[in-house]
Order: sequence, then structure tokens, then C-alpha cells
Amino acid sequence: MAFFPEIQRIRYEGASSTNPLSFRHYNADEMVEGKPMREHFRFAVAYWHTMRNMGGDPFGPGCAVRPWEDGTDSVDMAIKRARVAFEFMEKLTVPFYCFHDRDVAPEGKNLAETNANLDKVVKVLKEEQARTGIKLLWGTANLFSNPRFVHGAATSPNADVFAYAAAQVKKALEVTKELGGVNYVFWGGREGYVNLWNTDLKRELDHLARFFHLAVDYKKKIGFGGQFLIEPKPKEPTTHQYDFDAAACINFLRAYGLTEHFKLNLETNHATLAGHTMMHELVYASGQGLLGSVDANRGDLLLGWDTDQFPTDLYLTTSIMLVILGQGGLAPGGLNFDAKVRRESFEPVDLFHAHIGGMDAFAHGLKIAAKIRADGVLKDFVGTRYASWDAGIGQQVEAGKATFEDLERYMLDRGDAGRNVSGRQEMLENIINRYVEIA
Ligand code: XLS
Ligand code: NI
Ligand code: NI
Repeated sequence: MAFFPEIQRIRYEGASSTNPLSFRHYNADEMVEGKPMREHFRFAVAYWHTMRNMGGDPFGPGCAVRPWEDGTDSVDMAIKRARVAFEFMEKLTVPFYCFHDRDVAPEGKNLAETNANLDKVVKVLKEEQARTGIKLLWGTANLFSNPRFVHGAATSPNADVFAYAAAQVKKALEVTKELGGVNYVFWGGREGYVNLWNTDLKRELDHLARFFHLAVDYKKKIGFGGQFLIEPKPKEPTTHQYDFDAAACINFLRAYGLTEHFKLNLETNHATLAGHTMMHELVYASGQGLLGSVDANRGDLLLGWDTDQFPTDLYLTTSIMLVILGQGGLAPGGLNFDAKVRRESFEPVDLFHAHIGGMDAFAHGLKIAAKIRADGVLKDFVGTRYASWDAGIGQQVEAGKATFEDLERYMLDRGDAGRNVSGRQEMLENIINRYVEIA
């Protein structure tokens, strides 16, 4: 078996290496803050992009060179592709992968045949997992590609479509459990609307919540121990996606009594589509105790859609790792490269370059973040900035011991608020630059 005959297992060669097929920073066993790098990241390959994206766009068909593809969408091809995927991941040395049910096996002529197709491929995935030790970070169901989902899945106006989606998620949960998956993701596909003239928004949200409760019930019933994750995205394919951003998702989970069963899987390109930085989304979710996992990618500031590019920006990876370190890790979540090579990068080796670059950018970002934390430069500054809350009136407010009357009395005595202190943004940006240089 050698679908990538020219490629050896990718090794760590250190920062001075000029070998593009080596890691310069990702050194799986290297200890950072008392934990080996591999455990900080729990990197995963996204099956849909890496194995199924042929580079098609609205202006032309796919042109990726994938010598193992026979041009069919058969079960045999799906099985062969699974072998290719595991050779790729073994050579890349990633510990996890993620998939949608429809990425790994083709749809049949009815649900029963579709499920049987999936079972045949799952058998092979299981075999390959056992052979390589590579594990499933999460499974999910594709509830958006087939035309039956044209108006959504759990939020479709057609109750039959809700039922089909439920059956599909039921099966995907069983398969994820069978493969030892440690999470299960719900990305809202077409759960949203394009136009409010034809949409009963409240009813659709109620249905979505019902769907999640049914999934929680079934999870308990089969004893699936993985973490449920919702992946926010503000738009695309619909004009307004219900799982808009971290705040909207958390509000939805609270409103429908679901917070104890779900966390969030945050994606950089979705954050920026929502008009947020990735750091905003992470800090918000983490602050609520609901940051579960990350879809690692980036968008293009000049384009307005989900370009799903590989992350290479050290400021981005540093900020992500600062939040992850700040909450003591992501496990059972991980960093899934929900990213695809550009259409112009059509050779198999480009898949390696892309993932190596992403893994190295995160490893580099981790080292920078750990140094920033060890030196306390941000923490000390922020701590001092809020020092007025550590004693006196601030402390009383935080402790719930001050009323409006107390606060008025305090201020009538003082006459005016105390002096404000500069936020020093530019100085802090310069300090971050210093850490990026020395890492
Ligand atoms: C699409 C989403 C999708 C999810 C999995 O924009 O990122 O790929 O991660 O369904
Ligand atoms: Ni994603
Ligand atoms: Ni995406």
C-alpha cells in the first residue's frame, strides 16, 4: 500500500530546517507547560476537505490530481479512499480525524441501503484505526447536501425531512460510538432562512431544540460518552444561520435547557464571517465554560465567504493557544483542520504542505503563548488594570454587598471618579511582537 510513494513519514527537524516536508516547530513529544505538544493540539484531518474536495468552484469543475480515484462514488472506491486517508494521516503523524457520514460512504437508493453502505466502510475505518492508532475526534451527519434538505433539516417546514434527519443522526451517533469517537458535532448546514416572508422562525427554533433534545435522549440510551458540540456559523449557505455565533448559540442552549449537554466547536472563518475575531469567539465561549473544540482554518480578508484556508498566521495561532492554555486545554476536543488546499494547489503533495504548515503555525503559536504566560506580561497588565475591583468599593460590588444607594453615597463623598489609566494598546502590541520575534 503506497498511495504517496514519494513521501516519508514527516519528522521534526527543528527551526533551521529548510526541508518543506518536515516540521520546524511541531515536535509531538516536546513538553510545554507540563504536557507534550501532541496533547495540547489533538490535531485532526477533516475527511471532507482532504479526501473529498476536488477543487470545483462555481466557475469550473474540480481539477485535483488524485491518482487513487476511479471517478466513481461506489462503496469499493469509498473503501479504497479510506485506506488512502489512513496512509496520509500516518505519514503526517496526526492523531485524529473527523468525518461526515456522507464523506466516507455513498448514499444508496433508500435509507436502508445508505446505512448498509456506511456500515461497510465503517468496518474498514475501524480496521485502519486499529492498525494505525489514529482515533476519531468527531463524527457528524451531512444534513445539507442532498436536495431533500433544500429547506433545512431539523428546521425544514417538511416534517418528513425532520424525521429523515433524525434517522440519519441516530445512525451517525451509533457509528461514532462504534469507532470510539470522543465528540459529536452539529453544524447547522441549512438550519436558517433565506427569507422571512416564508419562514416561521419561532417554530423552526422550537424544532431545532426538539431535535437536540432527541439527540441527547438517544445519546444516553446508547451510552455514547462523547461530548456534543454545536458549531456556530452566521451565514452560508443560508442568509441567516440560526447558530450565528458563540453568543447566539449559548443563548439558544440556555433558552431551551441544553447547556449541560453541549459545548461549542469554534471555527476561525465562521468567527470572521460573523464580524468577530476568533479570539473574541474563544474568549466568550471559554468564559461561559462552553469552549469544547476548534475548527482550525482562516478566511481571506478580501473575500466574503468561507474560504476554509489553512492557518499560517502566528498572531492567530498565538491568540488561539493563549485561550486554550488559559482554560487548561481542550480535551476531549481538539484542533480539526477544517481547511482545504486552493484549487491551484492540485497535487497530492500539496495536502502535506498544507497540513504541515498548519501544524507548525500552531506549534510556533503555542511556544509564543507559553512564553507570554510564563513572563506574565499580559496577565500582570490586565490584573493591574482591574485592581480597583480587588478592594474597597469594587470588591463590595463584586461581592454583591453594595446597593445603588451605597454607590451614590460613596460618590457623593468623593465628588468624582478616580483617575483613569491608559489602556496602552500600542505598547502591548509591541510586546506581543517581541514575543513573536524571539520564539
Ligand atoms: C461548514 C462547516 C462544516 C462543519 C462540519 O462551514 O465548517 O465543515 O465543520 O459539518
Ligand atoms: Ni467547520
Ligand atoms: Ni466552515
